[in-house]
Amino acid sequence: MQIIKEILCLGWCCLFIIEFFAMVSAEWNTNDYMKREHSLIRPYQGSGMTIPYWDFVGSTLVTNNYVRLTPDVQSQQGAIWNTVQCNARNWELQVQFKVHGKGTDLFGDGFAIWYAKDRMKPGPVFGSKDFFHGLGVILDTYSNHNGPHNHQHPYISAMINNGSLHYDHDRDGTNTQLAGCEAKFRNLEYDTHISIRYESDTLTVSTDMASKAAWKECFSVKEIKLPTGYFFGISATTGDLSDNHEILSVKLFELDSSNDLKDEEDRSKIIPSATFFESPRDHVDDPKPSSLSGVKIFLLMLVGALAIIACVVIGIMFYQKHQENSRKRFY
Ligand SMILES: *[C@@H]1O[C@H](CO)[C@@H](O)[C@H](O)[C@H]1NC(C)=O
Ligand SMILES: [Ca+2]
Repeated sequence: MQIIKEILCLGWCCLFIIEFFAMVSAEWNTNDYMKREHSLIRPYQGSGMTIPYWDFVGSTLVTNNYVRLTPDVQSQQGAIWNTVQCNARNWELQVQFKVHGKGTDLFGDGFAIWYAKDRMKPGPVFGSKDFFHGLGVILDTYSNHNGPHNHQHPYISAMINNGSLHYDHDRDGTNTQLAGCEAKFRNLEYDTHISIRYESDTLTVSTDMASKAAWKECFSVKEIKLPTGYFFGISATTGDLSDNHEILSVKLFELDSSNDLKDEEDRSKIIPSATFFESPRDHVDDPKPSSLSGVKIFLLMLVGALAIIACVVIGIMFYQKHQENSRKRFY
């Protein structure tokens, strides 16, 4: 009888935990809405050759179905840049893209998604300027071999820069990256998406590469400071190696920030910074559930701690009972 009660209690605890997690994750994307002025959706063209809210530069070609930043041809550079500064404090940028080409073993170089101060500045970092101010999320398809890292390519990483850091291609940027993950996004039959979420100073990058309409976390880093008023952009480059780098859509969601107490603060003067950097030599994936606000994290930790205590107590009780039983049996 006692054991049945304990099992019921354990089951109830687990159900409660599962339900709580489901409740929290179901809040994802509620009250968020798409900002047309930061989004790029079909049909792209406005009147004539212009795209509303976007400028393009270099090899970029706009068709009815995609915006091709580079063709599968050597030594190309192209970019698109949003014309409107982003004044949202919390946001999520979702980009649907396609990287494909004839190369099976050799292809490159990749593309980068920017939230940066300067726009329309071609340069050596995947088609955009080095020593940038802001955030770069880099989808690097080519491993520059001399790197001290031990990951495979294609590889997604993020870099925060206040204008002082150089992106080092020879090390595939591992010396300046916040975090990263491997992601096989090239030459796929189905749609590939990346989500960059910046909420309550936490940067979370997720991917949907399996066409499951579900995000898989690539990494999440806390204590990232980014100002408001920067521009979104996407740039790509080819060198000796090449690929088609195509953007199918860009959707920017302003996130509901009612949980943020510091909402009133002026964020336009913030200097981009990050507290935690990855050590360049040890690549360790350490994903944390951090699309959650502080209160939610606290509640989760509280419930988790209580559940662990309950489980430990029940476990000890089971163990003691088992010990008693075995003693009874053998002596
Ligand atoms: C810019 O970043 C570098 C490297 O992270 C740091 O050493 C420097 O103090 C920063 N400068 C400012 C003005 O924040
Ligand atoms: Ca590279």
